[in-house]
Amino acid sequence: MSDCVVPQEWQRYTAAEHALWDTLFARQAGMLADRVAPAFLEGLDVLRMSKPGIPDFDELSERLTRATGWSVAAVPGLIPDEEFFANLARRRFVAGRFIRSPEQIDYLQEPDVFHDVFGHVPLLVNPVFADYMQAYGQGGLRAMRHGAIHRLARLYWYTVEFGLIQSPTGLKIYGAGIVSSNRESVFALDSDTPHRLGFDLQRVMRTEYQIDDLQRNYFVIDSFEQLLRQTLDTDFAPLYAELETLPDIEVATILPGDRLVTHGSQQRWLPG
Ligand code: HBI
Ligand code: FE
Repeated sequence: MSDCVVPQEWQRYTAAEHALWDTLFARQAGMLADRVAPAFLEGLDVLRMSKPGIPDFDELSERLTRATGWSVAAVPGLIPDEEFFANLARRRFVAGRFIRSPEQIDYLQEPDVFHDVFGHVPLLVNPVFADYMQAYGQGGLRAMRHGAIHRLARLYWYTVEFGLIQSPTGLKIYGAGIVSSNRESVFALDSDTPHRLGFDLQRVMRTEYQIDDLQRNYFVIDSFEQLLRQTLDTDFAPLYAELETLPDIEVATILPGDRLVTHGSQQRWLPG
């Protein structure tokens, strides 16, 4: 099995590409200060990510490996699920090496180096989150044998990409899809339109998601320990079997058992 990894070829980035990283970095770092989970800011600091320019993955990996044994490797773009999971299972995060064009500064489909490195890598300095990501990779490899990839994709979506976390000073962002998006990092915390629901593993694995708009529902964890524990303590094979007997849940639905953190108006998405 090829692991899909390629050389980053850091010396090939142009001055304009480094400058675009710096613009994105300055905009997000400034806005996130009081919005993001403290563990993320700690990660930026430990990894010296405020150093100008697109990070050199070798240099980044050296610091990251010292912290939690993780490393970062370049891939050309999206890679097959199995290779993605296998890399996570061996504590290696694969990151796109290209950077978006200036025209796509606020939105693009494929994960680029800013989304992948700025969005995902800082939390890998946190030992508990680092273990969660590895457990996710290992679980992904097992899920493939149960035909349950879509369940794990939902878990990834609502935690790693769009997760919110409770903190002593209020709700914070930790999902990379939010952290790397200028609009969504305001919207996810401040807007009164989306629902924010307490995290529940089974509930999340039944919930559909949409990839082309701001999220209509977010799931809130109490701590990274809670997330890791629920993942490690769950026996996924019987859970997958049970989930097959239950219907999927459409986005923006509220069920009787949900713990509501905020009940959104859903105004933005109402017809008319
Ligand atoms: N490949 N490069 C890359 N990045 C991802 O985030 C990614 C991927 N392949 C598969 C994948 N994600 C998802 O299918 C899983 O998390 C479910
Ligand atoms: Fe991502």
